[in-house]
Parts: sequence; C-alpha cells; structure tokens
Amino acid sequence: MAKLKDVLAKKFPKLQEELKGLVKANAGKVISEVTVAQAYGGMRGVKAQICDTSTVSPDTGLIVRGIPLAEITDRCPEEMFWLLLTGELPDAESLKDLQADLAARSEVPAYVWDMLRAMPKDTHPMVMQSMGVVAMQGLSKFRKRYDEGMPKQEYWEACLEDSLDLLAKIPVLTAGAWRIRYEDGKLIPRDPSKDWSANFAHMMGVPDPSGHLADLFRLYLNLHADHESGNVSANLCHVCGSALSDPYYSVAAGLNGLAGPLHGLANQECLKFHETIYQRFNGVPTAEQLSKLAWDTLNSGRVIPGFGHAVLRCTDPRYTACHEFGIKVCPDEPLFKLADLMLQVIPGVLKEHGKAKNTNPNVDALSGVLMYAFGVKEPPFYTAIFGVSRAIGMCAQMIINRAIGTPITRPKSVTTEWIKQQVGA
Ligand code: CMX
Repeated sequence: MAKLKDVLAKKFPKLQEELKGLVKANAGKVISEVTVAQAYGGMRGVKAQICDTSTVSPDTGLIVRGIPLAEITDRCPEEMFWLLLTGELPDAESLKDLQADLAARSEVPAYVWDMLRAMPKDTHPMVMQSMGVVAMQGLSKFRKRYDEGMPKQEYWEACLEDSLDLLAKIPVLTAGAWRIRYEDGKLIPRDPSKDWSANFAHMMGVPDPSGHLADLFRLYLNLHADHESGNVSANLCHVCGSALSDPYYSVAAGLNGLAGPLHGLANQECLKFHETIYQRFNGVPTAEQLSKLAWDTLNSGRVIPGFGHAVLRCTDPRYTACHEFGIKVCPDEPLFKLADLMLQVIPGVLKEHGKAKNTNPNVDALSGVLMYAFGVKEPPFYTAIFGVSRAIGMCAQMIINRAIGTPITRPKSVTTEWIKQQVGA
C-alpha cells in the first residue's frame, strides 16, 4: 500500500532534475512556430505549453500517461486522478486509502449551502458550482502556508492538500446544488459504503433502481477528467494557478471557461438540440428531415452542438465509450435512437457545408442523452457534472506545475500594426 503523497514525494525530485537538465541542454531549440493565422485563430496547434498528464492525438484521441483512453474506461475517477499524477495506476489498497482520505475531507461548510440557497431560483448550476468552489477559498492550505512564508519546494504539497480537499467536496457541493436547484432543497448525506462517483449519484437522489445512473457517472466522471492542457477549462486553471492563485481560485477559473457553449456547455446545448428535434417531429425524424434541419441550423449561423473539435480529427473515444454504454443499457431510448441518427446524418452535412475540420461527434453529442435516459432531465446541470470530473485533471496538472516550478504564464501579445509591419502588409 502506498500513500499518494509519498509516491509523489519520491517522483517529483527526479522529475525536477530531469527537466532542469532537459531545458538546460536544449534551451534554444525550436519546437514550434506561429503563423499569422494561428495568432488570430485561437493559437490552434501552437506548441507552447507542457502537460504530461495526458495528450490528445488528432487521430486517436485522448491518451493518458501513454495509455489510450479505451483501455482504461473501466477504471474509477479516483484511479484516474492517481494515474494522471503519478503515471501509474494504484493497487487496490492504495486506491482504498485515497478513497478513505477523500471521504474524510468531504464536508462542505454550512455557509456555502446558505449562499446557494440565497441565490435566485433560476441561477445556472455552473454559477452555483463555481461560486461554491470559490466560496471555499478560505479553507485553502496553500494560501495559509504561502502567507506564512512557505518555501517554493513545498508548493506542490500544499497544492495537493487543497486539491484533495476540493476534489472531496466538489461532488458533495454539486449534488447539493442539484437538490437546491431542482429538488426539495434537502441535502442527502454521503453513504460511507459508496465510492466517489457512486456517492455523487446517491447524493443527487435521482431514483436509480437499475444502478445504471451510478455506472454512467462512474464512466462519465472518468472520461472527462483530463484532455491535455490547451483546452479552455484546463488552460484557464493553468494560467490562474501560474500566478500562485490557490486551487480554489484556479479550479473556479477553469469551471467558468467550461461554462461556455463551445466547450463544456455543449452537452447542455446538445441535449436541448435533441429535445427540440424530437418535439418538432413528434419523435425521431427521418434522415431527410434531420438533414434539412441541420442545414437550417447551419444557414442561420449556428453550430451543430456535439460535432467538431479543435484538435481531434477522428471520432472522440469518449463518445465511443458513451456509445458502447448506451448500446448496452438503453438502445431503445428515443433520444439515443435520435443520437444514432445524428451520427449517420450530421457528418455528411458538415462535410458538404465544408467548414468544420472535424465532422465527427465529440463526447458532448451523447453524454446528455445518457443522463436524460437515467433521470437527470435538466440539461443546464450537465456541465456541472462535467465540472466535477474536469476538476480532477485541473488539480492533477496544477500539482505537477507547482512541483516543477512552472513560472507565471505571460506570452507576448502583439498589435495588428506590428503584424502588418512584420509581414510587410
Ligand atoms: N457546427 C457548425 N460549424 C462548425 C462546427 C459545428 N459542429 N464545428 C466547426 N464548425 C465551423 C467553425 O465554427 C468554424 O467556422 P468559421 O470559419 O465560420 O469560424 C469552422 O467550422 C472551422 O472550425 P474548426 O477549425 O473545425 O473548429 P474550431 O477549432 O474553430 O472549433 C469547436 C472547435 C469544438 C468549438 C467547434 O467544432 C464547434 O463549435 N463545435 C460545436 C460545439 C461543440 O460541440 N463543442 C464541444 C467540444 C468538446 C468540448 O470542448 O467539450
């Protein structure tokens, strides 16, 4: 049995040495260049940031510490956190220890519930989640120790402490937000016999006689944890943390980015899109009807949620994992059938439209459909569930960044006048 902190305490000094040598020996070597199109185009493809927890290959999708996602979809989110941080999966005893540690840290302060209850009834769950996280900033051990003069070499330890606290509390906070926003407001206490994701399902209190919702959460919370560090949520957390803002501030920054419709909110948008189609056609439409509706959507200047990706050029393996789950447990659900029809029709429409570089579905195309099938029928909540998971990757990346002393992020911006002079325009 190993303790996560002890494993990291052994690994980090070696990593620090290795990176110091690597950078010293190769400091001036060029790894990327930036074109004018990239500078104006969201820096797509510019290699200027390091992330060792995971990488996204355009052709195969997410690879976690060298392991393709498809090989670890049966793992639980706590194992994913360990893997992201250490590069190895924990043994059964070490996993149990981590789970017990998380359980012991899971209490959310009472004033946070008071705050959430005082919010207007129509507050978006992402606002409740983000504010709940940042409201707990007073608990930050990183902040306290920084104020006491903590030496740099100990930053990662304080960051790990805060991350464990935050990861323990975020499912409790988010399930509580569900109870306050959509149910009777009464909180359901944790069940000590259940793990992190099963407890999340339990604390939401959605009836789950088949156990499929708990299984779905386990899968979903595992799949969404990390997607390298250039995506909006991870990158925001990275930049915020680089100023030594503690994990509460930094994860909240990432969650606020996750709330954008082109990123994490796409799962909400996607389910709404499915619902609209289903209601308009009073059921699953024909392929022709769906194709026409897709064209109308594109022609009115809107995107088709759940399709396309900034990096991927293949079907998102996270989508594939959700699809396999759906085929197994709810193949006859009407919205699942509609999602399957979307899979047949939309890529062709997007191809003909000729703009999207990737016409395949991403994970958001299906995750909401599955949540809906198992009783979570409030699309605005889907991104908050994404947030519970993404906090894992954000925290893992932040702990490593504090360990290797990643400095404050500060790329150089240039003016359009400078670009014009540079290219002789
Ligand atoms: N529907 C319509 N148009 C799309 C499209 C889609 N699903 N995907 C891309 N395009 C368009 C882009 O809007 C862009 O149009 P303009 O040239 O007019 O600006 C053009 O195709 C080229 O875009 P791209 O290089 O293929 O994709 P980007 O890297 O710019 O954007 C993404 C990636 C995800 C924002 C985009 O594919 C999109 O908006 N998809 C729908 C929203 C979605 O599903 N987001 C979730 C992504 C996964 C996640 O982060 O959670």
